[in-house]
Amino acid sequence: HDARIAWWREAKFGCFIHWGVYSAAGGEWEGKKVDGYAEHLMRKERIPRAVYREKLLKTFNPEQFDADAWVRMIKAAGMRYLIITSKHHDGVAMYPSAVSDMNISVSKFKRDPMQELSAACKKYGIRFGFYYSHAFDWEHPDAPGNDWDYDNPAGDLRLHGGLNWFDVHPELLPKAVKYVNEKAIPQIVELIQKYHPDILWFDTPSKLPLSENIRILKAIREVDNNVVINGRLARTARISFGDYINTSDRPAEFYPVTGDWEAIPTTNESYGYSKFDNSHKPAGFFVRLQAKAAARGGNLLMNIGPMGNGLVDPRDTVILHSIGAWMQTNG
Ligand code: JFZ
Repeated sequence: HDARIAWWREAKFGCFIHWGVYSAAGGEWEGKKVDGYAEHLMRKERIPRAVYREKLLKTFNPEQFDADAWVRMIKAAGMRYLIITSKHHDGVAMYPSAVSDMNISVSKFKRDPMQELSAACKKYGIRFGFYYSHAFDWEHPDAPGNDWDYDNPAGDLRLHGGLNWFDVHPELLPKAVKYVNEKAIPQIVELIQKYHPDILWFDTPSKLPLSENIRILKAIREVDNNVVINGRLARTARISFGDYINTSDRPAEFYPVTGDWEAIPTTNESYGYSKFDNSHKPAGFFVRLQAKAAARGGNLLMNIGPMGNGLVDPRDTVILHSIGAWMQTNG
């Protein structure tokens, strides 16, 4: 554990990137504004899988995407690692995947942005890794979360027993196990073997029973004993099974803990790009937060939400540039 996490301890400051086919909607669906996390569009609007695939995945075309430019900007801001959504809760793989055809190769964009980013990170000496939504998956018919197309658990908390659905409805558990076996584990292994990431970042572990999360952890360690794993792969109220602990999402709730930890503030209030959310904090906020986190022995993974055309949101660019300018003078 100490050997594999050494680089992460030194990295201190990283860039979290939420980018998917939802980015093209930018928090708008059928002419109306969708509040909150823009990457949750499919769930919030209860968009059928087939419609999501036709309207958002097939039309996705981030022609202006330039991995080199993204990584240069991130490096200039003093960031030393980059974590990007390889698959968020919508279940869409942002790389050509042999496991599921709900992936970027069926879109208009015939490139592999994960490969391009991985190469750019290598070129500029930035550590690289993936966010992968292992528990929530709204396109797979057996995964937790989509209760608008399928009779699935853990979507609307009022249905199926909510958070502890697997205890309340054990008869639904084989469905989740099937999803883990046919999609989550094979895609995580595929990501490791194709891109050799330095770090894997998982989320929302409570949507699966602890036993499934641990089975995923075991599958990862069987193919890669060096990849760093965050604290949201598997956890209970008292135990975190990853290499370090994640604090909650909001800087207001950002708290120092003992051991290795990481906070994940967003530049505004949504992780994915939202054209309506103008609540961006000034660069100074992040410079102070970074100093505070470092003083308390933690890392700061600052999130940006690039747009559907492949460009970084200009409101995020300003923040990154100002942080970089401050670092140049004072860092
Ligand atoms: C999750 C995702 O649902 C969200 O879209 C984003 O990817 C974020 C980084 O993680 O949302 C969460 C997860 C955990 C907490 C809050 C929101 N939490 O522990 O407070």
